[in-house]
Amino acid sequence: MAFSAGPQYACASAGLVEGIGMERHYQPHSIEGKWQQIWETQRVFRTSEEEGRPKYYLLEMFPYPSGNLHMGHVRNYSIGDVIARFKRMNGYNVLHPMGWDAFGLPAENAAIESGVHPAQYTASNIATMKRQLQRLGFSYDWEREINTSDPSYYRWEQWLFVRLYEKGLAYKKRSLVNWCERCQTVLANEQVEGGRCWRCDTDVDQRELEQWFFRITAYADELLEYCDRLTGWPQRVLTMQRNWIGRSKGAEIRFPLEASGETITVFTTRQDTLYGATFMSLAPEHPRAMELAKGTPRESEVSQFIMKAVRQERARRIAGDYEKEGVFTGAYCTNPVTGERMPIFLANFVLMEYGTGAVMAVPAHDQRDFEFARKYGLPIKVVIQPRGGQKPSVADMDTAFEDDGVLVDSGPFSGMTSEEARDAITSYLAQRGLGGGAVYYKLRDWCISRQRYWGAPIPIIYCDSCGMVPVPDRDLPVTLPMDVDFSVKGSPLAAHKGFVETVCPRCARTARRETDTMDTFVESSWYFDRYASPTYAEGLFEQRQVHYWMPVDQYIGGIEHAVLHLLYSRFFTKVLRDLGLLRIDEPFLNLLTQGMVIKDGAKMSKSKGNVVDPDDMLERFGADTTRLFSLFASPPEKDLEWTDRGIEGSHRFLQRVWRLVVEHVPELKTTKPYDGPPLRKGRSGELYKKVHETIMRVTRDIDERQHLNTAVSAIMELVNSIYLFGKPNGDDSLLEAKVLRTAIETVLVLLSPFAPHIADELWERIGNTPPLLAVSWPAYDPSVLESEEVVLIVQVNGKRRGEIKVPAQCTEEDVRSIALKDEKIMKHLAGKAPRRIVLIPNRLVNIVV
Ligand code: ANZ
Ligand code: ZN
Repeated sequence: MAFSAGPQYACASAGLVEGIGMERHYQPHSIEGKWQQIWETQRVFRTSEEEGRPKYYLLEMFPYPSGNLHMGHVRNYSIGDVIARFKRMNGYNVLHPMGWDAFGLPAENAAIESGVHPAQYTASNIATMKRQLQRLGFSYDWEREINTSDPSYYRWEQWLFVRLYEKGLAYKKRSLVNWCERCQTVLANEQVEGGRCWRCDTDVDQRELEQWFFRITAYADELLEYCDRLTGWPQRVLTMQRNWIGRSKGAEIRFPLEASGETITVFTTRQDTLYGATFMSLAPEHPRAMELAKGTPRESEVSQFIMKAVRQERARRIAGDYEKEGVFTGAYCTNPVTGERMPIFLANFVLMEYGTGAVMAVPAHDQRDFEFARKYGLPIKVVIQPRGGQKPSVADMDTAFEDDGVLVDSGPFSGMTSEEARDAITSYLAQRGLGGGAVYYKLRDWCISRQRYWGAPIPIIYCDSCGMVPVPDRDLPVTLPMDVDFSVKGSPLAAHKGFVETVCPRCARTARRETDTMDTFVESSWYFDRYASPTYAEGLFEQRQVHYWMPVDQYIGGIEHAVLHLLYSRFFTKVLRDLGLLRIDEPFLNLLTQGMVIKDGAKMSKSKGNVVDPDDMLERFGADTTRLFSLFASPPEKDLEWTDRGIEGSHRFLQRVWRLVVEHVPELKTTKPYDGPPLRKGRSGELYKKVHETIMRVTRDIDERQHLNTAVSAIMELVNSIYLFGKPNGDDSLLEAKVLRTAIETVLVLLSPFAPHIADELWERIGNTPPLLAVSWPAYDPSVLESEEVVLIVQVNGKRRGEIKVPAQCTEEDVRSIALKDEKIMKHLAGKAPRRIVLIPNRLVNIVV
């Protein structure tokens, strides 16, 4: 009876298996705590360097200790845990650490609102979240836990700050900065989203303040160039990084001022349009702006315009749909190639921070200039026409013609293509001392100072006689005082006398400490190095260990960090390399950006009331189900829709696995797994093949594509097949029993990275020795799968152009990419992008271009 397994058997009487002490039903709560305890006492997640064994560093972005895990964390860390466990079972020495990005504003805001000290608030949040992570059974080496608000951590960050200061990579300057009134702090450009504070959504103002910067621009070229080498990163992240760095190759051109003969230099990427430049636009902040109008009747209008423009938000000023406004300065310059007079305007869409803050305006070929010229009645002159087309007539134009083309009315350069003319005009200008090639970047230096308490203090002392003096290494860390008053407006540190007053390390006279703290993105720019030797007290990290573990082999986190955190971490890695502390150029070899967890079509948020609390899920379904659902419902990089039906389905699946194994325990205990030659025939042959096919699919899904969802479906299919197989009853029931045991063991082994508790429990119940983490990942036998290839006809635009062979089990996506990579097909596509790909399963692929 116990053998006639099947889904329909679910509600049979519980008495059947009582005799052997098996719970009939799957009860996660009675096993999960038990296994977590065992893993901990056996220290199975502990890692140390082992020369000669391949290492694998798997890292998930560490959390800010906000108080509670949310489903996004659960998903992120579940994905990571599957890969970490998988790699371990494949023989890798896996580093899988966890820690806390513990500084930051929310702790300070909580202190202001409720009077709890940020340190206490942070510590209690960490305790809660750590308990939650442990309840989920993640394979972290907790002995490597780090907390960035601990002086033993930020001490080394301060040490590094001093090194950067010595090298001129950390510096202070007065500058217009983004200021959030609500948070009372400066924000980096990266922390301003659509003109608002990334944290509290308040509109951001511009203020001129003394701030500390890291000279990330010194690495702009390398950061850009190395984007090409990051082959394990998603294209869209690389594109965002490239755009953020924003390298523009063009030319600087000097325009003589009519009045004085001095020149104003513009930066342009369209030197080919020089003959069409009919006026000049300066940033309102341009140092010449006021001077040009001084003493003329235009003076007061100009100064009013400047005052108005500098108050406008810069992000909006350059937006395409923003009203273009300007004012004539009264001054003129001369177009150096045509000799024509060009009026000089101030324009709100020209920013001082980019290029030279001055633009040669070419209204026929630049949309902003076009709108501006129409508004102020300025001449429009066409100098580029479409290749093989007609010269656009100014009267008919309702937008600028911005594309490259062929030059007209451009003196000796007429007839050249835009591309040719850019080079030719640049050399022409250079020969005559009128300009030359130039490269500008959008990337700005990183403003790292914050006027807040809960951050790492910047280790600088101000002395009236010696000036700015870095805190000597022997005096580090500069620790945060605990007794501060949070009721003051602005920085509580600046209001703390005992902290501020100090003596100069050079001359021993009384001096003042810097009271700014560092942006928390500084801590997260090197924490991954610190995990290699988390308690090391002689430096940032111990050399042998950091060389052993770094770079991170697989990094996993949210797309919201595509620019800020990743770019800063890359920058730090290069700085540390140049300081002789690291031997790598890039910190993260492979990057996986997981999608959001959504519910009822929207991102989970308190305000929408659609938050699913991980604790509730753990209470109702246990850790394995919660993990499994967050992996099964969609591929990692896509958004995941949380549904009650879905998580219940995952739970039912684990119940099915439980029943399947428990019901077979009696005969499994007396059977060995099958270890003979490949089986091809009969019931056993079929199950044997299914086992190997499943191993292949799950292995590839995890290792090559990280499609953890389809890996889970493959395991589900195998479970179905085993149910259908039923009890060993064929001609050779001994053989069948062995194959059955193999199949069941395979289910448990493959399932273990996803649902490790139930897997270990059942593994033990069938008489094996857990933990499965110490068991080798199975290899599949390709010989039984060979026949599993299908030949597909490939058409391009409906015409047969070739054939491809694909594994029968592969997905539609695979078929598409195999077809597109086929040499013959590529020839027929001739570089054209497919518009549509039609698939008829097992027969044909038609690529429409
Ligand atoms: C003349 C011109 C003619 C331009 C034309 C474009 C089209 P990217 O590619 O983003 O680097 N520009 C230069 N400095 C600027 C500033 N501080 N604020 C606003 N705009 C500025 O853009 C370079 C182009 O942006 C430059 O090339 C300049 O306009 C403008 F048919 O020069 B161009
Ligand atoms: Zn001094």
